[in-house]
Amino acid sequence: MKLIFVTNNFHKLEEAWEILKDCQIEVLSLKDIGLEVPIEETGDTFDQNAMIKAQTIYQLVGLDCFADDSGLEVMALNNEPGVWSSCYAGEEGNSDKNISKLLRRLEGIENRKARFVTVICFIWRGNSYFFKGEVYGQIIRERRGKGGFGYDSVFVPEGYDRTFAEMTMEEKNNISHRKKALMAMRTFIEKEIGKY
Ligand code: ITT
Repeated sequence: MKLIFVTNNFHKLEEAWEILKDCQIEVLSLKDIGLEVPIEETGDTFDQNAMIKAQTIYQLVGLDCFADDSGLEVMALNNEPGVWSSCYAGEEGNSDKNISKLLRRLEGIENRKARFVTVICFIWRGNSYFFKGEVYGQIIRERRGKGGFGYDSVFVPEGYDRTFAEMTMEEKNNISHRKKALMAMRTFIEKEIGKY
């Protein structure tokens, strides 16, 4: 089964390729189908934004596809940056500035609990299905590690002492929010769609 992953974030694609490498789902990128379009994320929930991204491409090409909207929720900051994770410091996709702002906002705050969330909207034959994944952890005080992307260098998952950025992609993929959401989609496809 071929599915287009509607994302302009190459890190997300790499993670999905690794997580879904041993199953019947072949993940294609927008580049693979010759379509690279910026999509405005105008929703204010992960579900809405995931749906906007997936539906935009489904309406353009009519092919089965999925999109992932994700972000970091920090409890002491009322779940900020949340759906605004990518542009928290004002500039879309500038992770360094986003992390600096996050660490500034958390200065002097003892409660560092946070979670990463991924919501996937999967469109199959015109119908939308949603899958969610979460991973809980702590925001540390200084960046550590060079791997991953986004906020990985300041996030230590529960039960570990290394940040996501200090782990290999395989280690992060074993426990990540994205892995949980992708596996829920995979299970759904194998159970409900595999028979078609
Ligand atoms: P697409 O919309 O094109 O998929 P994007 O990077 O804009 O790519 P989102 O709108 O879902 O994706 O924004 C998610 C932001 O949340 C992302 O830019 C990171 O800053 C952060 N984020 C999401 N997943 C993450 C992860 O696994 N590790 C670290 N940061 C993550």
